[in-house]
Amino acid sequence: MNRRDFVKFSGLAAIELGAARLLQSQMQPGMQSHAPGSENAKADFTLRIAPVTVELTPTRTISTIGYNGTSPGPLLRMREGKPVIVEVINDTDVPELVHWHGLFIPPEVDGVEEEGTPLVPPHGRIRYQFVPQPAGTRWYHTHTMAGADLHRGAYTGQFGFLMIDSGNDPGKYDKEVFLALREWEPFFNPEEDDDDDQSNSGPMPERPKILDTSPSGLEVGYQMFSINDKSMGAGEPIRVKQGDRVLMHLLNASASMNRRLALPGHRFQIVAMDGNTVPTPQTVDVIDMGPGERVDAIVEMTQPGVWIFGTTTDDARNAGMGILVEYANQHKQPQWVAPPKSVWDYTIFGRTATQPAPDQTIDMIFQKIPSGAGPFNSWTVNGKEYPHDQEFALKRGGRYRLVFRNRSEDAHPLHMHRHSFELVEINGKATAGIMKDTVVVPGYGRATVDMVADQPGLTLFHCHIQQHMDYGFKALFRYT
Ligand SMILES: [Cu+2]
Repeated sequence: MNRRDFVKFSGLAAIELGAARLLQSQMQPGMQSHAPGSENAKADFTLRIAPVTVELTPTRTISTIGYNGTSPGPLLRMREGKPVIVEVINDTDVPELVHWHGLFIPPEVDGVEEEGTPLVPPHGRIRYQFVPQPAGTRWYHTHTMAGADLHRGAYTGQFGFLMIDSGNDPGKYDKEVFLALREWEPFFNPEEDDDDDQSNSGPMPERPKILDTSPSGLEVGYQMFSINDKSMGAGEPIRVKQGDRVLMHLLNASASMNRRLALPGHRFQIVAMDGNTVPTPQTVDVIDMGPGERVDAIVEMTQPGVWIFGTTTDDARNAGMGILVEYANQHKQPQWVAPPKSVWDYTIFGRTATQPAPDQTIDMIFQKIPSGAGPFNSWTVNGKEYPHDQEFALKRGGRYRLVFRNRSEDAHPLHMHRHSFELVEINGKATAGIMKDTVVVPGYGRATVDMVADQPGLTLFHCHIQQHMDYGFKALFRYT
């Protein structure tokens, strides 16, 4: 039975077939084996995909699709290495997928159609069984295509934090908060949204001599903004005391927007990026995050007052993308002060070292095909929109150097599934020891990463901006 036949079924038949199919797929080589009858075992987690309302402010409630009646969905906490069963129930009329972003798990449960994960049928259910790893700040979200439908895929509220605990948490903080950046109520926008302080002022090693000036397609704009499920001021503040060390787990859960964050009067000690401890935890004034990226930062609370933590883009912050940080016994007006101009530079969090020579270097060139009057631009990887033939082949155990050449003016958050990679170089600056699963390559910039091919099976690579991914900006790596 192929997948198309499979999704035709609904209701009970699909429930049983879904379980049977997953069980069968779990028996493939390289997969965790399961005791017979595990499809009847009690699930450790249940996610119900269904319409939800989100009260962003007392006067603005929006409708979307979420998990377990909320958006963001529940914080899931898993123990590294301890197998889990997640039951996913789809109470919508369209097939869905739940992707576990940043986990080293087989393609059959990664939540990606291109890799062969079974869809959760409309009004059906499926069990995902996997061994959570590696430890760190991960997240889960839908991985369906949206195309020109701004009510599907990452434009919905289907996302949440997933923490994988190793048991080695040093715990040198007084308070832990989970903050996800979000826009809501998307619309087609003829103009590029202003993320002004993200514009590329650095070197542009990939800028072509002659630029294509044909008219571009539409962008996505948003009407409402929040951190988690509340616009700024509508939810509880982060309540702190002088001297507290607050661990912020930050996630950019946007469908399309790169963001810069600041907290006036305070600095961020960056301890992890994409959930992985950084070699050199530097302290910085601002944090840049593309869609899909996570940052763990410690903030020392040394400036009593009431402050705004939020995006430095004034329009988006004033429309809700912020949260108040309120010291005990302080009742001032919340303060915002624009941070000093600074450059977000991944490489300062690394160490000085050179990586071993790769077995193979794979060049990846990204270009935009302006769509003119069409809805969205198209995107190519090495001159072709997805799908490619057999270009991206890996041998198990091989060490690969991927050179991401961004020949467009947009900054792209590039995500590799089921693996992490080590940053080698950004726009000519070398670094080592920074492990990530998503890297933002600046406009006309270049990033080089090393990846060890140690997770056999189909592996999707794509830009984490939904409309870029949907219109060509992806590639499927295979193991040969
Ligand atoms: Cu992109």
